[in-house]
Amino acid sequence: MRITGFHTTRVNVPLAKPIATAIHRMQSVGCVLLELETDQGLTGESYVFTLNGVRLKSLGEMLDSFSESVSGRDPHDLTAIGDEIWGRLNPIGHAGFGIAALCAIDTACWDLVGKGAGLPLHRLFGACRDRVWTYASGSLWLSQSIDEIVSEAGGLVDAGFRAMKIRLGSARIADDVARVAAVRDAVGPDIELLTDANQGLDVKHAIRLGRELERHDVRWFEEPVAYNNLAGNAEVRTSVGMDIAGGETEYTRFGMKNILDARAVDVLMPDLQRVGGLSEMRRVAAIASGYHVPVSPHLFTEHSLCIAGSEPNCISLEHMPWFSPLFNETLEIEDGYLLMPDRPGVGFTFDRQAIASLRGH
Ligand code: SMN
Ligand code: MG
Repeated sequence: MRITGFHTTRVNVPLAKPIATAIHRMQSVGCVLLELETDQGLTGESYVFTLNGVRLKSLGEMLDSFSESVSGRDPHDLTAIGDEIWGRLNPIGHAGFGIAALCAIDTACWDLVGKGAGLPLHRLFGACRDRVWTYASGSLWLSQSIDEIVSEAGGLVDAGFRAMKIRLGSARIADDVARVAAVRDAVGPDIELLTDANQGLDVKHAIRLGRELERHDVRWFEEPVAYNNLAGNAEVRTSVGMDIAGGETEYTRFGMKNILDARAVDVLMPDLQRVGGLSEMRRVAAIASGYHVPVSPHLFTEHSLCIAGSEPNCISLEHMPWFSPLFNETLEIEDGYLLMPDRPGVGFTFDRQAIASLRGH
């Protein structure tokens, strides 16, 4: 199989409503879609994105700049292709948009390998499960009132979710505790509640809040303090009862290894784009297993299902609905679990009509 075409498309996908976390204000996700065409008529697909579409042009240009590393190559040589890109990234760094470009290319090549073999990627990698625990992540934002999050939480249970994540990071500890207590009250004891402070707190504040949240049976406390304060995250981790989750803001297996070496998290949350694609995500899951640390991939729900289906230490997937308008297929949830697709490759293909209507949005 030879790659004969390298096409990128920029689209802006609006969110249902503007939202905020402790550090983000968002109303859309700007995506660069990659399509790798081949001489066999198969197309490998992937995407990377920026919040609100800021610097989307730069992201697209970074990805386009690597087309020469891909054109004419066999996608089965994706490790060699990735190594070459890694080498070319050396002068500009193994982070940011450069690593996003590696992610898009590596993931689209894997999509082609799966489509060529006629196998879903989790089976090609070596399957370990046909469903994975998931939590609803596209609701319960810090910008919403308590009444709003309580009403949304009920809707999530009706939609089949058995776990949901609440964004925290209010100035007053009591306000964050009230948000969690109200949702816990509304959904009852059998629904799993997770929390995410999006790095909005300092260490002492985070420890005080974490101790309060223990009473409300919180599954994990995500990014309590700045992502690069590894010692601070480790201090929160040893001071509170629930698990500390994090990793979404770091890059590549080397960034993940630093987090693991610092004993900064109980659950590692690699993000497909920042980690550098499916190949690197598989390496990260293996490294984390060597530390006896479970992983729960960040965002990219559709494209991380194959990791969840093939890595034994992947305990859950974040269910984020932002990108679903891009795809022909929909995520299937059954009694709290996401089902592995039985379709070849990643199992989610671009909806060209929807994408045409999102262009230049
Ligand atoms: C998050 C990530 C990106 C934008 C908003 C919120 C959040 C998550 O940290 O874990 O989904
Ligand atoms: Mg988070």
